[in-house]
Amino acid sequence: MSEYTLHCFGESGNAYKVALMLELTGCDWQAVPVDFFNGQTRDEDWRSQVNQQGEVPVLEHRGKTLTQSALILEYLVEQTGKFGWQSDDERREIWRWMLFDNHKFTSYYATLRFLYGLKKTGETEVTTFFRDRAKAAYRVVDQHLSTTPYMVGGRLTIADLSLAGYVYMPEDTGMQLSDFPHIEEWKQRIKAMPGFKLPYELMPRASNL
Ligand SMILES: N[C@@H](CCC(=O)N[C@@H](CS)C(=O)NCC(=O)O)C(=O)O
Repeated sequence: MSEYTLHCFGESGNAYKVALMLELTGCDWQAVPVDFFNGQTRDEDWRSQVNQQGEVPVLEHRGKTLTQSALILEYLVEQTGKFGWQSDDERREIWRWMLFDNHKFTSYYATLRFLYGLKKTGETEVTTFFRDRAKAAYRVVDQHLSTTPYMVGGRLTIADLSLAGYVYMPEDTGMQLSDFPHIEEWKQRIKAMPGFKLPYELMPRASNL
């Protein structure tokens, strides 16, 4: 039995944020596959036993059950002492970017990628809307990364790992990441970290789409 248990599936970038943190910090962890595409996260039993919010990632550790990737990342900083803050100001700055990530950077892009990249809806008013919103969020992060190698403090922190959830996903979203050169360079920097793995190397895929 591993020390950490992560309920996840390969296509989930939100779960990847946590899986990558566990891997880069050398934690002893195992994945519990969630059958997302057959509705497991909507199952009442799963919700009452695993997460009432009906989402992955869910991390189990020493009798605690944690959900919400940003909060889990913060917990893992406390546990491992890695990729965290060096002052209260930095901690707030990390949270500022993780909240922006959850609300906009991940959220719009992940919805676009689910529709266009996984369900293959083709171009619709909805995908156009989400792509425009995702591009606006990517422009904000790209601009910030033109001034610094990592989001906070000039070194890799959980703010980067949160924002990195979906940027390595291979599916076509109709968005050219080459339009965001600073994000592209930042991706390469993170990829060069010892222990880095891509999402589908870290977590079992659930898709039957
Ligand atoms: N803010 C949450 C978002 C989690 C989330 O949206 N997870 C998706 C998978 S990537 C999910 O489990 N969705 C379940 C559903 O829509 O039924 C986090 O960062 O953990």
